Amino acid sequence: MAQHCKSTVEAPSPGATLAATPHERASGFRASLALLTILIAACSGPGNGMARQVETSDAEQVAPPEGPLAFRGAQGFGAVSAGGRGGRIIPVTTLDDSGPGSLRACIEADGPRVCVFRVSGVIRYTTAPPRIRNPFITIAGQTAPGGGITLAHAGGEAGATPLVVKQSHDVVIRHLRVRPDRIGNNRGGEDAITIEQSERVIIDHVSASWARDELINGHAQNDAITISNSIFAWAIPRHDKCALLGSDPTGRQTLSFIGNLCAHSGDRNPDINFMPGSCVEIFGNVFYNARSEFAEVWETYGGSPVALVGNSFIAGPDTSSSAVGIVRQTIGSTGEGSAYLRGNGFIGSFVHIDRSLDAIVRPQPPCPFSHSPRPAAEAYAAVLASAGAFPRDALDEQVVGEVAARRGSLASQPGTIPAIASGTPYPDADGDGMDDDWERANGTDPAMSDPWLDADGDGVANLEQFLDDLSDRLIRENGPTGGAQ
Ligand SMILES: [Ca+2]
Ligand SMILES: [Ca+2]
Ligand SMILES: [Ca+2]
Ligand SMILES: [Ca+2]
Repeated sequence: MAQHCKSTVEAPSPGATLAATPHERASGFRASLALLTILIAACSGPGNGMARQVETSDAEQVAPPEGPLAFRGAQGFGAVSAGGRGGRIIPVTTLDDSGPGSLRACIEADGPRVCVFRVSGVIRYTTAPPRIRNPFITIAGQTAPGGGITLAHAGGEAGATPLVVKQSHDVVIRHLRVRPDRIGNNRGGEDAITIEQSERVIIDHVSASWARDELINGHAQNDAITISNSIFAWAIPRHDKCALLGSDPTGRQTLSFIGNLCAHSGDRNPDINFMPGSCVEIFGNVFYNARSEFAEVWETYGGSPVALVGNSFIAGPDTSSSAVGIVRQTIGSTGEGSAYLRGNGFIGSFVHIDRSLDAIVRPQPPCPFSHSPRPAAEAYAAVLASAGAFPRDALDEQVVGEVAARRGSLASQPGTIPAIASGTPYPDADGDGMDDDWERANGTDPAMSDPWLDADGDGVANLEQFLDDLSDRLIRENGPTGGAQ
């Protein structure tokens, strides 16, 4: 029999979280946080779906990947991706599809490289979008002036997934938006973001919408993948899917899905289909307004091992009362999966943990974690405050407000890409990717290209410190409490 936690569905003071000022929005977040905490407590007794979660973290071990972090705060199995470390600094100076100074030119260049942006706006590919194949690349969207960068395509024949990492490794992508607002001819396979046959990839603080397949799809044999702090919203029906984390794997994979928001997509929130021996961690995410399925644990490739910890599964206006929060999918099963569940929160009237999970819930995780997961309430607050590409555009502001207010709805068709503020790029006379004013304040040389030196001797290269500072500042100054400080 389906098990519900019935104490739910009242929204926290609707409207408060859509209020105009950052301060009021922050109050809304706190109200939602308080409600979430109450509901986790209310739902944790026996006789409902929460009973099958383990109650302590005693069985959990943590074994972080070894090596220097891709950036400050990088987490998950992809955290030590080298990206473009030590490489060329390539400025993106035009929004054009191709040619000198285009993003495509940086993506298609050889060797370690860091793409920094001297322009803001929409890069709309008018020919087939580039594939990130050459390894060792960092795409530093946080360097863009004004409102940042959004990727799209022109529809028609050229209309295909705008952001693809394919047969590559050591790729770091931060603070980009991917919003395919036009219909491509490649409907069945048109994701917003695809990671295919690649290793050591981090997608962090990225926002995606309007895919006609998955908003993000890990395809074929990937390994050491992190997808973190990102917003995936409004895939397009009738194939509206948030995240297909593994399709057609051929071996064991490690993948971390951490601190993301999946909102307003019918199912695959997310879809977990891996081979035995894999380590898949789904930590601290917010899954909102699925229609039929939130998390799906599949067994097509021998049975997925997965740990789901500290996530929030929240009904929205489109969530069916028969929707499932965490479900085992046995269609085409070739072996039994295993699921470790701790500290997940469920809000709303739907089947929180489906009885199908009974046979595969385990008292210990399938493998050591890459890091210690946050409690659900803390993760929920962090997602609402700081997930997605910064500065947030109007769509990200909207979806975060809708999560907090338990409002909003699935899409029926792509929308309009919000206006992106122009801006003045920071001064960089020596062309090393670092703001010369930041250089003066941080002991690096504004008259010499010195991105890979380490002026303060802390083991982190100058440029990486600059990029980290830029990301932190963007989030701090443009977050829900930023303007109120
Ligand atoms: Ca796909
Ligand atoms: Ca400089
Ligand atoms: Ca310099
Ligand atoms: Ca340093």
